Amino acid sequence: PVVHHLKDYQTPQFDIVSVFLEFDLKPENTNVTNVMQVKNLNHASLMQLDGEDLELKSILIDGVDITQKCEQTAETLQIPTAGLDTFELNITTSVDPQGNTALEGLYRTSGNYCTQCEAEGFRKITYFLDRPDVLTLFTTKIIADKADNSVLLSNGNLIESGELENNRHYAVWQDPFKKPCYLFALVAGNLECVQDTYRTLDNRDIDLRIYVEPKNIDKCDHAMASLIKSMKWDEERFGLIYDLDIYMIVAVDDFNMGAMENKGLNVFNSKFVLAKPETATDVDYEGIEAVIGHEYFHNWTGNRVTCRDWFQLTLKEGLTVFRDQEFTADMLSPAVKRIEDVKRLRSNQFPEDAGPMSHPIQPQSYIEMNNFYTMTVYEKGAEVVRLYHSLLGEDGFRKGMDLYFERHDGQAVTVEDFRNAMADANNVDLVQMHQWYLQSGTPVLSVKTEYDSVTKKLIVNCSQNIPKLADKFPPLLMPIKIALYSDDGNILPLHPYEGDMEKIVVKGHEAILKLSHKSESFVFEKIEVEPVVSLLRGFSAPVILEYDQSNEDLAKLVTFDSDSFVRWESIQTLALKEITRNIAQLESGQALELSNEFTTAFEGVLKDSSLDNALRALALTLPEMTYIGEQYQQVNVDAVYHVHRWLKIQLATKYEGLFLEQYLQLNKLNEEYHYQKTDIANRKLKNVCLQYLMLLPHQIKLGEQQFNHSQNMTDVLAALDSLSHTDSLEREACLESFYRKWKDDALVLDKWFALQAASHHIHSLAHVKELVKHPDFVYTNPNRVRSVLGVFGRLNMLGFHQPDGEGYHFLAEQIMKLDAINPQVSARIVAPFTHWQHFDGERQTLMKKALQSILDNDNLSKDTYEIVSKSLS
Ligand code: HT7
Ligand code: ZN
Repeated sequence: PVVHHLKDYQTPQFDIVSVFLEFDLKPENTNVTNVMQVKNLNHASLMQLDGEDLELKSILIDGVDITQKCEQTAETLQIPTAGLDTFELNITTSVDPQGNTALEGLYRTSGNYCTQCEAEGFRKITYFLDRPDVLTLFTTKIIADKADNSVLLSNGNLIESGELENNRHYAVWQDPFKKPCYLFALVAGNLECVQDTYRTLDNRDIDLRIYVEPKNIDKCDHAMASLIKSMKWDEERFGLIYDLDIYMIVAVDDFNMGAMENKGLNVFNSKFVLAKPETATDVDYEGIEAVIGHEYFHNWTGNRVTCRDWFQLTLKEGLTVFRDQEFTADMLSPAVKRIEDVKRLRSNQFPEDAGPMSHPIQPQSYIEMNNFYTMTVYEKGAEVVRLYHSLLGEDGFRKGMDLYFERHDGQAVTVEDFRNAMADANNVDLVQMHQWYLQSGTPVLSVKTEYDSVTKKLIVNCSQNIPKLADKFPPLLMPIKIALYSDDGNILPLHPYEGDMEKIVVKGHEAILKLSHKSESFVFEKIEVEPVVSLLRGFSAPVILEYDQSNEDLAKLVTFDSDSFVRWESIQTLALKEITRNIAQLESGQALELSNEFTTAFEGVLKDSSLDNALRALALTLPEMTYIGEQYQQVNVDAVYHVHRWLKIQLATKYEGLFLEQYLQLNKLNEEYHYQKTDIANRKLKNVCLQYLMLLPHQIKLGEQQFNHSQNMTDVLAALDSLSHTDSLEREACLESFYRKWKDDALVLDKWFALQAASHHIHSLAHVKELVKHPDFVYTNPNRVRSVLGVFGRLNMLGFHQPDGEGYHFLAEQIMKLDAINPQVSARIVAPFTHWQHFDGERQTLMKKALQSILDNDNLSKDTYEIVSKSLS
């Protein structure tokens, strides 16, 4: 397969000034007529267009048929253009939407037509310069049967519609903004919409519409409310106002990712639109708000200013994730949001960055671009944007954003352009920041503090390192937030040593240490007593922090740190120490034991009713097994699972009374479901208590009761989740009743599949094998596939890693089956295999064998090939 390199980038030879597309929609052969007004910028003699899986009908230049003079390969079309400076190119092709199970290009979902063009799907619709730096004015005419397609949508504004012969009709849409073809969209089908209006800051009324299948019309309120909140937030926080007169969202069931920000016509996975309390959990509600926000924010960061090439993906995605994180933080709780984001980063991005697929946020090469929509490009990319925010402050960051739009509106640009805007707007040099874009691997930040009780000085010695590179890397610029406390919890005033003033920025009682060398010291003066150090506050840089802090200091920070992240981190560190110490005990054949240091801190949080319940819930939740595994070069799966479970049971037993008291108190509270901060926090804490209690066999009834009596999906699912890990009659009865109730609601049924795929039940692998034979399991629906195969590989520690390799064998077979249907999804399901080096000896062999069996497949897609071959090399 062809490898694409950033270093090979060349500017386009042609400009497609405008395009008129006409779609004559038919399920198995849709004719696409594509009329482009082209400028030959460099007097090139050949124009090479991208195109895949297209049936070519004809090619005309300025009205003359030149079909015979053009050359066609599987992925290109070459057109002679010698002597032509501007010309009209008219290409007619035909595609098969019904047979398109890869869900890229034009395809059918639940009988409706829909498109997905990012990254390189437009070339599956028509021949084009399918690259993000070719910006074009689009006009789209859609013709279709009226009976099956009451709604005909595309980007921009509707400029014409009418009736045609044979019960067909048409609509013409025109987008006044130039855009790259990856932002093109078309939707047609029998859909209904909910409508609202948003009045912008500059007093224009925007028509807001959410299109769904008629049966889902009662599940759109939260999505609409989220859209309105997003529009308002972007005006207030960034001064960014919506630009078209209409904003449409369409929810579809078959979708490869979460959603797509096509100009004026977002297409969404229905999972991120549809919600009502009986069917959606708090996590679903939060996901909808975040994804609606994310796609809306792309209108400026992605659409108005787009990427020059796909190596710049983090320019739009890292920045837009940062923006959606800030939005959610403002809508709910900044502290909770930050902790949840750090958890996600550590559990998913850190492992990616430690494995064979590790890449910088700006990858330097790819085989299949779809494989680079990764946690690294998105989430680590957002952390890098956050670094600018921390270094420049809110005002400085806003100045940088304003300059970025002033300079680049309507352009396709690079990550350097973003950095230059940030630097120039603030008159600072940020060149060193570029290293974050080039460097893969999670940096390790080692800190040692020395207090001198005579001079009253505290020296903070910092050094940075990327283990796999030893010393061979240019240092990164890292803002390290710090505060100092007295023993009894008073925050101390900070006086940096005069020679360090440039690199220590003090704001109130917090300082930012600007680490820019491999090793550097920062000195604070006039510290009267040895302080308790609160370090890396707010997780101010995406690093692994090595700081040997005593258990006493950690316990103090748990009780008094004003930074919620450090407070949470401190109890997590205590828990992690507890778990790793006991894993060592288990491995050396010694008895496991619970330490007072940890339980005292744990009990403190459990009893501390002054603390926000959502933060309590987070603090009482043990580190995830994947994160525990990350602490080891080679992880002993069985020991991690065993000790993790053992610790939970110990805590449940020791604090049964407290858990029950807290549970019963919270269970009385929220009768009616509201998606609001305190209610969410209460449900969260209540269900954490339930999780512990359900580890005690005599409390299983409590879960059954909650399952049977709750009216909202958050509580029903929490109960069923805990039940699913038990070996009980209650488990079977509740799973059965849930299925009967929800078998016709695809999104709810996905939850039923996912719970069983993640279950720690002793026969879970056998259950999962049954699940793929279930009549409701379909390989063509990505959500269903992810619910079973994705969840199994990622979360079912015991089943997937079964010592005889049967879990690996099963998943490898499933991947090969799926690859022929939907390569994009199949390539993602492979991910858990790629970490094979991280497991013990025999498992490594078995995982590699499974990977090899996939690679031996003759017809493997380039998507799956890239991941499998890179992880074996
Ligand atoms: N910009 C989008 C990325 C994307 C995508 C979305 C749906 C289906 C396939 C896709 N490939 C790439 C989503 C986003 O980040 O907003
Ligand atoms: Zn995005």
